[in-house]
Amino acid sequence: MKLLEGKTVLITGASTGIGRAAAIGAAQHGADVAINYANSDGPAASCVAEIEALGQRAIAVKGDVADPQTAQDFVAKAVEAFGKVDVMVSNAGICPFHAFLDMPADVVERTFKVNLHGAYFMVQAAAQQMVKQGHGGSIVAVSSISALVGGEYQTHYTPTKAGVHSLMQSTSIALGKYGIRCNSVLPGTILTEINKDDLADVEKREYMEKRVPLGRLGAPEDLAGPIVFLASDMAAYVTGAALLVDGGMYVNLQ
Ligand code: NAD
Ligand code: RM4
Repeated sequence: MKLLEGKTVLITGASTGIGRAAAIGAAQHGADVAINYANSDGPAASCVAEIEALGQRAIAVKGDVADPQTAQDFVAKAVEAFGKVDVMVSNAGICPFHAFLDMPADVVERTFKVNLHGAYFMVQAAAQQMVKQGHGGSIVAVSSISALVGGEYQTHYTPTKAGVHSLMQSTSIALGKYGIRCNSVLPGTILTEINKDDLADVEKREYMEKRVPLGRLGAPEDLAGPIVFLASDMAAYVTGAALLVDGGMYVNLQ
């Protein structure tokens, strides 16, 4: 059964990792997909080609999510190409691992701007379009297990992920009257570019693997199903919710 037939899905930061897996997953479920990406044209073009090979339409729009204008442009380009916006997946994010005591101010500011401001303006732009269309919609934000627990080298990052989770709670209230649902997924540790260097430390990687009851770290594809589900009408009565997708890592005390 295809869950997103006839829908237009927008995904930020979708040339790699979780965003890309969600874009492919949405296309496999019958959606046309617009992806936003930061700078590398090659991976964005190959994501578009993969979606087209599935028989769906796709566009790639370059832009830095930290700039509010990027959100307006992304939504406008998607509407120009596909006529509407049904789903926004706010996924783009960075995590430049760094110790707390000597954390440079510009790293903090950039992380806040990309992860939190970026999500805010993307969600707002999508919601403005959905309200104009008048037939509801679904917003899925990629938060993190890090919204709930801390990280020694992530003091600038975890507050943004808690912020994204909170943003979905507040927007679910603000947008419920328009039939727009807002939820977040909270991935555990998923092997992608964002943590490639951090997990190159074999000891750390093995420690992280041991913390997962399902016995492995996640793959980007592990997020595709949960994101497609929340985007779809199968989740018609789900809003303001947060779905952990972490192999059980969060609940594993001992
Ligand atoms: P990734 O590095 O493959 O993906 C992040 C994407 O965001 C990249 O394509 C990157 O180019 C893009 N991006 C970065 N800055 C941008 C900007 N300013 N404008 C537009 N795009 C930008 O890593 P990922 O793990 O797939 O990360 C996706 C999301 O998942 C992030 O929000 C991250 O916080 C979240 N997350 C990841 C994990 C994990 O373990 N990998 C766990 C929890 C949450
Ligand atoms: C996640 C979580 C993972 C980390 C990534 C970068 O939220 O903390 O363990 O690898 O972020």
